[in-house]
Amino acid sequence: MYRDCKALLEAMKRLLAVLLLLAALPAGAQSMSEGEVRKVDKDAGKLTLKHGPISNLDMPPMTMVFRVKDAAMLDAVKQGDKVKFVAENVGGQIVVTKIEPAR
Ligand SMILES: [Cu+2]
Repeated sequence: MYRDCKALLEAMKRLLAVLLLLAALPAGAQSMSEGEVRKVDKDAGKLTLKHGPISNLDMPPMTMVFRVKDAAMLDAVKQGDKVKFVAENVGGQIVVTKIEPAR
């Protein structure tokens, strides 16, 4: 009986270690989505993107308006640019948290 409990405990410890490892994966491992800039609205801090599938949000390709995490991000892009970006659901709002030119 004692041995079984100990084995179970060890198994749970290993499982916990794996879960912690997964949780600690850097944000860089996050999948980036592809898109094309349709409109940049610096005053509103918004960006219109024609985007491909966004797997982490379960979103199909479409053209839509995004908020950006930091308005300064909009200085790095202009209309017509092909970009790679990360969009996240922050409190029910889709926010672009990272954007960079696609090469
Ligand atoms: Cu969309």
